[in-house]
Amino acid sequence: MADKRVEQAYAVAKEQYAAIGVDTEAALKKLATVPVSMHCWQGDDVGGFETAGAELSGGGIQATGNYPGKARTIDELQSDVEKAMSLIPGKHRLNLHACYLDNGGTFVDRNEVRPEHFQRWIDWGKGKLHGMDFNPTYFSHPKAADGFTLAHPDQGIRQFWIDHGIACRKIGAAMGKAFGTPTVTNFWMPDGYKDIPVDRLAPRQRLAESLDTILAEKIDPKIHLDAVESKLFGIGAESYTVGSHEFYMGYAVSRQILLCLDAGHYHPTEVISDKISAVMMFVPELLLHVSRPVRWDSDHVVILNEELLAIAQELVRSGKLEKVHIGLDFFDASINRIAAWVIGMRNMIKALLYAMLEPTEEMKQAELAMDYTKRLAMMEELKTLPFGAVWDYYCHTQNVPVGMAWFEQVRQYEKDVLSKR
Ligand code: RNT
Ligand code: ZN
Repeated sequence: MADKRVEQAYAVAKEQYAAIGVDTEAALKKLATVPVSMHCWQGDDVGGFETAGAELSGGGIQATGNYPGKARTIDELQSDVEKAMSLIPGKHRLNLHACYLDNGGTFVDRNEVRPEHFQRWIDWGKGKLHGMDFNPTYFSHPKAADGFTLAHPDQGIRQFWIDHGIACRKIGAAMGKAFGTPTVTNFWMPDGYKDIPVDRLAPRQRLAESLDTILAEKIDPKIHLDAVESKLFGIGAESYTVGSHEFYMGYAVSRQILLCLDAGHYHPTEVISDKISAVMMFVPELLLHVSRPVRWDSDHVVILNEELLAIAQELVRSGKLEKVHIGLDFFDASINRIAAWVIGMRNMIKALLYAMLEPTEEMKQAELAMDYTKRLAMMEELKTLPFGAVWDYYCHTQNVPVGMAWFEQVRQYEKDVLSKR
């Protein structure tokens, strides 16, 4: 019965969109081909599995909250990811951090991580996932405790982290090879000063040099891509961040690698939706860390707000969807962690669908003709078209729960699994 209602509502919506020249069927077909990279670290508050009961520490990032049931082992995290993925329409990617390795119970330091430490993840993900993405972990480690890694003044510490970077690219390449889609390995380092530095240049020179050493080996872009992620500040690094936006913009452009735009890494009124087109002119591809900053880089769960829609609209309207790797980056430990994933992922996909359901060509024509009245009128009328009916139908055809039905499943899982942890 409920299915029938979803189908009937869709039939009406389809006609309404057709009347303004939008093909909903084509949009849904396209939407099903867009993978979103789901970040593993929402599942355990960025803890990882290096040591038993590992907690996130350092790096100036922070998960807050004490909601029960976080994943404590690889098995638990995999089971949670599977649960979340079963409630999200489409086939997606998983984004892992080096600290989520499988070391078989014996400590393996960061400079010694190898593809075999991720074989269990790869074997598990095959068939289930569209692919995997990867990140070296430059925090939560004694050698990162000074607040410096690749830009550390000590050559020995720098070398340790260079070795980590080199090792991680090999892991990324192994993942990309296994899945047949390129793994994006994203470099984010917390390096920076709490207080005003004297020398702002030297750390940046050291960071560029370290990165050049890490990236020296060419890897086939069909299996592996490199990205660098800038940041404005972090807790304990308020005055100066070595890898600022300008630094990485210049670095990515000059090395022709991917730039990662994290929605929380700019001044509060800056938005990444406006940066996408500018940056895409000069770098081959982009990585997004879709997040939600609330007053600061707070990494709240992504909601369907104006900026999320604007990001999706940029990707669709610019025709650059194929060149932009969409990843999520948030960690909320105050709510059910699986629900956090599902809400964020569903919202990202919803935003893409919303963007695909507009008569972009006609709007561009109005803009070119300087008919800004029509442009504004169309944008506003689009907002009340029956987008929700198309979204429900998409979930229905992708065999995932429609509406709040996913939530019932999360509650059940909480009762059966999470509450017993
Ligand atoms: C930190 C960056 C970075 C991390 C993850 C865990 O500010 O956003 O991307 O959130 O690598
Ligand atoms: Zn990020």
